[in-house]
Amino acid sequence: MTRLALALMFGLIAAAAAADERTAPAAGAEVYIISPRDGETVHGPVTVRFGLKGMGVAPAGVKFDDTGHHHLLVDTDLSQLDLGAPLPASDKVLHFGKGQTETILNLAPGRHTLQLVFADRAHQSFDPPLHSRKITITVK
Ligand SMILES: [Cu+2]
Repeated sequence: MTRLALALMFGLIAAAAAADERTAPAAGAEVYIISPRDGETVHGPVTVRFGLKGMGVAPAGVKFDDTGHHHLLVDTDLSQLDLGAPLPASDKVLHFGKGQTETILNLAPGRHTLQLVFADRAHQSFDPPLHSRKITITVK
């Protein structure tokens, strides 16, 4: 195969991946924070447990119907994110692409908000987005 043909082939694969449409979450699916509870005062480090009903957790990159992975927004509002694009990764937008269902956060003392967003294998939010309620906790 020529170099040009290879380049074209990889170009097409990249275009196909980029053109992935956002999909709908499974009907009735829910994502929620099991703990801590909204309004709770906790001592750090804070263990956050992720809850999910009606869909399954799979590692990022794995194509399997009605699955995705958790993302935790720390002190970040969903409205600040462009849900038309893959979710960015930062210390405010944490990805759990190995399929983790809990994490331990080292948060500074004070009030913090936490919210889960469940997204597909390509880190794209479902459409409509599947997210938990945003909770507020106080870290001592
Ligand atoms: Cu992700």
